[in-house]
Amino acid sequence: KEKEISFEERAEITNNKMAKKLFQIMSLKQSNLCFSADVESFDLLLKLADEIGPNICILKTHIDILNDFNMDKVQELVNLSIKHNFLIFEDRKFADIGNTVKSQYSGGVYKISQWSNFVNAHSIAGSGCVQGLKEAALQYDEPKGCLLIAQLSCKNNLIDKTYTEKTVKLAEEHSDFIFGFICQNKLTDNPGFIHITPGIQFNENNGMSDNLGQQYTTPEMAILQNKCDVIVVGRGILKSENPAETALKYKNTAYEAYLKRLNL
Ligand code: S5P
Repeated sequence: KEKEISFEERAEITNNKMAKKLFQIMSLKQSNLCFSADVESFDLLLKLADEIGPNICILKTHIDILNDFNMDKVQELVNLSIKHNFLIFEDRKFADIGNTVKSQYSGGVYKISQWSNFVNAHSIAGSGCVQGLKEAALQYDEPKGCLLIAQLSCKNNLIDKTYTEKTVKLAEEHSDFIFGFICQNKLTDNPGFIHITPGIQFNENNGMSDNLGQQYTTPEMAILQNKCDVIVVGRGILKSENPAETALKYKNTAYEAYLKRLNL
């Protein structure tokens, strides 16, 4: 049986600067929790980021659902990410030709490349899409990165096994920029690639219902059984009575599951 490698060791092994930075934060803060800050008020997002920030390694945004977006508030979010030492992941899911995603990433209203540490992309458009994002990222001194969406959590999605396998291959070909996957289970033994998993709630059946096809699994299932590295939690935290307290519970549960996996 293959030995499990710690986040700390993986930070050492990988040549990808973004992965290195993330693994370092995860082992320092003892957190493999990504908070999905899916709210429509930027002020609320900032309040939550300040409260939950100490317990997360990543804060995930959907910048285009905010009603009160402006660049000053983005700067406040960046300041909070420095204060609490978390990374900002804009869940933009790029999926176009290279030339277009390059502009979508760096231009427009949101100027995503300026403030996000990393983004994600569908692999459907192939290497040109990855290349376009990579080119836009090159203008920065600090590391930028991208995850490929290899699997989806939602019911009846069109991704099959072959698509997932080809996605892993695409990631391997661009491992200077692509440092992992949005997925539901571990896809590769390459320790540099991180597996980030949404569709998580404590009680996957009795939790908040989602009538739009979202499917949930528990933190333990995701980390122990499916061998993912990071859990992504949105409504499990947001809809709870005390989001900060609940986030701490998710953090502890996910990290304990990881420690258990290391010692198995
Ligand atoms: O397969 C996926 C990929 C993503 S990035 N399934 C997902 O749910 N997501 C995102 O994770 C989704 O866009 C949302 O922001 C978050 C899950 O939110 P929750 O409220 O269901 O935890």
